Amino acid sequence: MDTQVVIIGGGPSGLLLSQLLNRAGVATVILERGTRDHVLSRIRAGILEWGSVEMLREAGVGARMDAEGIPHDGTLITDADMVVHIDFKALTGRRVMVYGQTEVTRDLYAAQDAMGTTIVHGVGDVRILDLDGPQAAVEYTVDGKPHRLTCAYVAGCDGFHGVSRKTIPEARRQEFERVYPFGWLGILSRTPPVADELIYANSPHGFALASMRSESLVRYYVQVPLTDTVDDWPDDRFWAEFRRRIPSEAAARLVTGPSIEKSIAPLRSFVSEPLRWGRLFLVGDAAHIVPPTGAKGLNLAVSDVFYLHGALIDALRGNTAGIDAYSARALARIWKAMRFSWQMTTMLHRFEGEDSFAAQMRRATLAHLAASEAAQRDLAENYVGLPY
Ligand code: RFL
Ligand code: PHB
Repeated sequence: MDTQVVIIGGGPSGLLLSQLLNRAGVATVILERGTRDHVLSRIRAGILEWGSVEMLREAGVGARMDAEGIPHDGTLITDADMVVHIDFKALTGRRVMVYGQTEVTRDLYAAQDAMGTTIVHGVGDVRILDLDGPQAAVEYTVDGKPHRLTCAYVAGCDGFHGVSRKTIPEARRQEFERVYPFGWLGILSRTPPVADELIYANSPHGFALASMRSESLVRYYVQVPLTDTVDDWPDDRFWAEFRRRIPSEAAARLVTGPSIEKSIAPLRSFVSEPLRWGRLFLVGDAAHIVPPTGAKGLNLAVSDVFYLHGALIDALRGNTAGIDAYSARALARIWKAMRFSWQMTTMLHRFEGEDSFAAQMRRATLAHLAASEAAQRDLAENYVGLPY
């Protein structure tokens, strides 16, 4: 065999899995379609559950996160000028960490370089073969030249648009999907955050989220129709719209500035079952997508890696109980995060064309949240992350 585990995709799932396997003495090769600069230029997740924080520490990549990340003990959920403070610390004893996916990925690349792991960039035409034989094979091209690797296991960490999931015969896959009729327009701006905590704002004009990356860098979002493009949203329009969606007290403190990144992401819930096909295992966005409202996407990728890395280490030592259980174990947690992300999305967004009953249900859900400590604890428990 050329290596023990071939990992398709050098995003956070693939890098973290490789890092944990390498630390346990398992050899890996990572095949990534894009350049490293491309992977590091994607602005995505910003919130780590505490379980994710601990996993990154265990992988030996926690130092910069612990120095530069910002622990958050709560968040704000607002409906027009009504503000509900969800106190994670008081309600659950746990907290989350503000530390961007870009930084997590950068730390993982540095750690993998230090380990001497082979990371092949610019791969094309990836084909995953022999999954039911004594060893698997992966064929791919680089600069048009064909390559082939044999291995014991393949980890499909290649995101929603990757090839791994599609390697499982369609007749043996079950897919579950909900596409939402809106997207999020996000900007990054070198300005101070409008509040110490994140603000998830429902408003008559649609949803807005005030997030951050540091004391001087913000990540703000507004709900937009799927037909909009970034060209429809010059900075002035973004700031005016964002300002009118957040509570007036926060709007009065808002500092605006030029955007340094702007992009639109569609919202989708998606799960493909099973996560295992012979010697292939799906991890992260390759198997499931959540709308960003619950901040669960990256965190689910980390919990998949938690289940899979131990299972693969055991399997390579001859005990296959863990890999046999991987799909069911990971899916049990995935479905709970699916439910939470869908519920947060439904509670906080106006759906175009919704009827008056749906609008009243959203208002009643927010009013209940404001009044009930039990409802707040339920939200907090899910937001900080359910146990592994
Ligand atoms: P990724 O990050 O998509 O990485 C997959 C990698 O595979 C490569 N690839 C291939 N490589 C080889 N061969 C092929 N055929 C390939 N096809 C693809 C790709 O180039 C890429 O490098 O998946 P991964 O590693 O599973 O990580 C998942 C996370 O990126 C994702 O769940 C989060 O970003 C979701 N997400 C959030 N998650 C959170 O936990 N908290 C958040 O606050 C949060 N906010 C967000 C988000 C996602 C967003 N967008 C843009 C979708 C906010 C946004 C706006
Ligand atoms: C982000 O900072 O990008 C972010 C934070 C929380 C979310 C989604 C995105 O729920």
